[in-house]
Amino acid sequence: MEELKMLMADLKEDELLQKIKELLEAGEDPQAIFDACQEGMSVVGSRFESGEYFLSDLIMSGEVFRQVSEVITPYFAEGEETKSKGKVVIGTIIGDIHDIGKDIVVTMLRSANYEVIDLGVDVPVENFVNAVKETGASVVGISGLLTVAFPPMKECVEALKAAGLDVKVMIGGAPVTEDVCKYVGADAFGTAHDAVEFCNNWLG
Ligand code: B12
Repeated sequence: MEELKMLMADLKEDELLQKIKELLEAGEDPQAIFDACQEGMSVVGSRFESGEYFLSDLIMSGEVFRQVSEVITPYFAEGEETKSKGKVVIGTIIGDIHDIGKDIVVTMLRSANYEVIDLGVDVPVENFVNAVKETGASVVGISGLLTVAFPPMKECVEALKAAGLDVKVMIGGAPVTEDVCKYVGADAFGTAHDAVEFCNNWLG
């Protein structure tokens, strides 16, 4: 797993994907493989912040991770029940285009048999409200990695309430803390793994 983490961190796309396929075919736990690649992404973030990696490397990391998710996801679903456990509307809030973390949340939720309506990035508040109205989703997930994303996240929670929609709201993104969660008025915040736990608690 350490080797996988470093292949991800070093952006060695071909070697990484080959290694993952071999491990999956050999029956290795897909969750352990996923976790190792996520740790590799943290190393990518640290290298960017220290100036070792550039924006182009970050973009590349996103593309590599997307392929990793595509390869692993079918193995998550294998042998498990396929009935939907509930609907979740998710998106990255307006003004913010970071979607690597949000996409991980989407993958994890879909693997856990939730039906996810992914609104994409830079999503206006009213689109969240309309999507809940149209789909009858019970949970809304809002992702935001920029500090300027916090006020629109708060507006989104207020708009959902003002529309009389009975939904639970979870938020996430690297800079989201308990204080941010309180400010935004969300029900919970956390990681992609937490997102599944929250939905299991709320909808289970
Ligand atoms: C990769 C990256 C980019 C990529 C994004 C590619 C993509 N497709 O997403 C690119 C190069 C495009 C980019 C652009 C910019 N970025 Co940027 N970026 C990052 C970086 C290095 C990593 C983010 C990442 O993907 N991490 C890995 C994922 C897996 O982690 P994550 O997103 O936190 O997600 C996890 C959890 O938080 C959670 N989660 C995420 N969403 C949700 C949602 C819910 C509901 C739940 C429950 C959980 C959850 O689940 C995930 C797994 O557990 C961060 C640094 C950092 N420390 O985060 C900066 C960072 C976020 N970026 C930053 C900046 C400034 C920018 C730019 C403004 C740069 C510029 N000069 O143009 C632009 C912004 C453009 C815009 N309008 O959005 C700053 C933000 C600073 C701030 N205080 O606002 C950061 C913190 C870097 C820094 N230290 O300066 N960026």
